[in-house]
Amino acid sequence: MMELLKCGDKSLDLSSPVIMGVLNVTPDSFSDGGRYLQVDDALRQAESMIQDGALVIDIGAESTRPNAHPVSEQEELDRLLPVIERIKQQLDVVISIDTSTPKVIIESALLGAGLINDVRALQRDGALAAAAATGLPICLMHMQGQPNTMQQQPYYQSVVEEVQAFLQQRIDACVAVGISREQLLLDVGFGFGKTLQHNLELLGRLTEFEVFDLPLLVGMSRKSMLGAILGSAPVNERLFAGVAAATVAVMNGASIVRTHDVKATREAIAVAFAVKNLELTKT
Ligand code: YH5
Repeated sequence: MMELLKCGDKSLDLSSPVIMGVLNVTPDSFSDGGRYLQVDDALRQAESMIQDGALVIDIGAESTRPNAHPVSEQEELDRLLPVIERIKQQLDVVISIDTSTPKVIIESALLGAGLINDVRALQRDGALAAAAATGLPICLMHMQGQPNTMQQQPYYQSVVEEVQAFLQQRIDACVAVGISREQLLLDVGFGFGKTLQHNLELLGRLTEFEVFDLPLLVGMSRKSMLGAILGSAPVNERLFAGVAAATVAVMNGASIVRTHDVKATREAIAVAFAVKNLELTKT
């Protein structure tokens, strides 16, 4: 079985789970040389994640963590574009752009990005049209509320049904502007306007998102749900919990795992997929 996702000039085989490595392009230093050093550093990080087995590098300039500062369009462009350009020149990998900004979507695609990863599921003005114009695959993620306030009072009558309804509505919106359904990936958005219980229910019932018959992407790496499960573990002590969560997600149908910890995650999900694949082949 071969399931190919066309990502610009590269393809992704999703018949076995794929690792997406996280690359944050964080605020610049004040020195003039800062930006060059930052691009160099980003390139080295990407290279190391590829060596560890990442087939996709997800580059983000806007922090969508709770309580993070908003980033202007110009700042997002200034941070992302030089990094995209360098990685495209020097490395063989699908470049995913974690953005909600139409201009960033367009400019990234022109520099060779292969995937649009939008935590706002193309709800910003102009984002649907921009994404459609690129022809690239798009990851549609669910979020309740806005990043700065989303963790204040998350509430659902039924989290699985509500996330499903949202994703269906965003799929319809994409198809309505001429994006083909086969270009879409779905993400339940762990930690985005969800309590620990909501996150656990989504993870435990992830197979129910297979009804869309679209690849599922998950991102739990280092998130506070892991800290909460362990009893308030700090960010740097969430590795094994994150690896376990990724393993469960792959058992439950995830095709792409977004992680900061590529090697450990790749080895664990290889086990999950080996077992899963065996189950699919018998009867
Ligand atoms: C995601 O799930 N997440 S950015 C808070 C943390 C740690 C990590 C320490 N972009 C996702 O990674 N894109 C982000 O606490 C994403 N799915 C997709 N598709 C948030 C993040 C993080 C937040």
